[in-house]
Amino acid sequence: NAVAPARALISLSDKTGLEQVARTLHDLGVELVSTGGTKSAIAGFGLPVKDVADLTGFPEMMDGRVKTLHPIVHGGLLGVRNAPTHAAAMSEHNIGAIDIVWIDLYPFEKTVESGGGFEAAIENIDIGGPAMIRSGSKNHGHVAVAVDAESIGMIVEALKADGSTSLDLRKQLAARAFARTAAYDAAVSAWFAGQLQDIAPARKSIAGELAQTLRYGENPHQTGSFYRTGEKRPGVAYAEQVQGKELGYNNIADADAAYELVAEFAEPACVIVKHANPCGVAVGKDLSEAYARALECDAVSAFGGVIAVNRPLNEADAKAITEIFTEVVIAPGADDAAKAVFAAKKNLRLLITDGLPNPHAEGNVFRSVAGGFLVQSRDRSNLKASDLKVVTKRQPTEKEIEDMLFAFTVAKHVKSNAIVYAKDGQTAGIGAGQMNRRDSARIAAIRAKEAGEAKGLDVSLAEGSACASEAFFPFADGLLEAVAAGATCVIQPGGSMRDEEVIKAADEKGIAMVFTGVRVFRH
Ligand code: 93A
Repeated sequence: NAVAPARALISLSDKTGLEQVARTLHDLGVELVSTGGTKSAIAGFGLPVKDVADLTGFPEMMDGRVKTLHPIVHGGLLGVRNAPTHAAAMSEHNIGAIDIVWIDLYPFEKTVESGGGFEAAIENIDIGGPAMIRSGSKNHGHVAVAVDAESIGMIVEALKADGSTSLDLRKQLAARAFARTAAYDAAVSAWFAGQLQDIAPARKSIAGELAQTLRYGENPHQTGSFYRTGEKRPGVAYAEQVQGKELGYNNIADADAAYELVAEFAEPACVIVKHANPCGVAVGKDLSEAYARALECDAVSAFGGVIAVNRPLNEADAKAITEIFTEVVIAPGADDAAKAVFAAKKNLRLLITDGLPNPHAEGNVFRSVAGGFLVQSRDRSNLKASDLKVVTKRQPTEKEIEDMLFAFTVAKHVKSNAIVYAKDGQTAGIGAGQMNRRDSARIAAIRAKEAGEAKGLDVSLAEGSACASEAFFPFADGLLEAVAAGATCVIQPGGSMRDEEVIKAADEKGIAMVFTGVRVFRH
């Protein structure tokens, strides 16, 4: 199975390390064949080298797009030397065996990273290189393939030691080579998908690169890993972990949920997430105040939660946040004093991102089903006061409109069925993930009542609040629960068969209700 190589084909965009390898191969009696630029470089070292063009009888053409895509090259790589029909074809068509290839591929990834632009990226998609790498790797029974300095180093070492490459080595090299072409194509595919705008997600191809192998999945008996899509956007996937234990599967999911919601607000804001749902959301004059108000909504659930803010953190914020046990903090920045405060909490993971998520950016969200996955565009809905249609006799006040918009924005990020009571830029009670809307309304009412008690009020925190429902009320019962909880106005999409019944109930209770016309389910 040992192959003593007679001929090597070298084709490199990056010529680093070329001279030494070419010289060694030449000294070991290996004939060198190369593409244009690489050939000139090798000739420049004073070594004999054959041009692929002389071998194929075809010049490089079309700006180099076609240089090695020829049966003389691929026959030399793919021909099984000891198969009689292959050997016959090789001799009939004058195809010489190629025993080693060293190819690095056009620098597609670098071109994209350095913001090279669409045309440059396209020109840097290597076609001939991967084809040769794959041909040689498929035929690893006879060909040794190098895709980087380390692999050509392994080949040179083997030749120096034994004058040949072993089957074992060639297999290892083939595995490495296929991994390289797969990663290269994944990079091309992810970039290309990102170039498409306003095209249904189903028509884009989707690929990811492994960011992290996780200690486990949602539970310790499950495996987990974390992928980046290649669309570099501010958020958890591209965050810098400043300190703390390794992130887990649930940490990442919760940090994402929290950060996507907090980025919706213009004022200093804080979101506390527990089990993928916000348990407290508030704005404030600064982050410390926003945090304190978010915590007020449900301090019990906040224990061991994930906190997201939409401003850089300072020392006072860090001190406030570290008063209770928190798993993860994600922010667009933290000054040195804040970092020093967090440093005392060794396990707390601090994630810093380069800017905030853009709630209005295009993008896709995924979800797996047995044997497949679902893809949909992000929920980029963004309601303004002018989008609201008042359906009750009573008009909402300006303050109520503000509260309703705040509550609806939060409801968009709460698992359905979602009911959110909010007042003065602070959630008072959140009901999430129930199978009927009335139960969500009740759970939110219980939270608000207990939050009121914890604050020493003799009324629920939802007293005088706005109630948001992310989808329509199918019956009046959910709305009546909200009124009983203390809500004075309701925001919901409308569109139920029983809208009239629900509007009538609202009128009877003397509350104001608006329809958004937009549903913001989240399952
Ligand atoms: O344009 S290509 O896709 N078409 C080809 O036939 C081809 N053959 C080799 N790119 C091709 N290559 C690539 O050229 C190699 O992968 C290598 O990165 C580069 C080396 O070109 P040169 O030797 O002219 O500098």
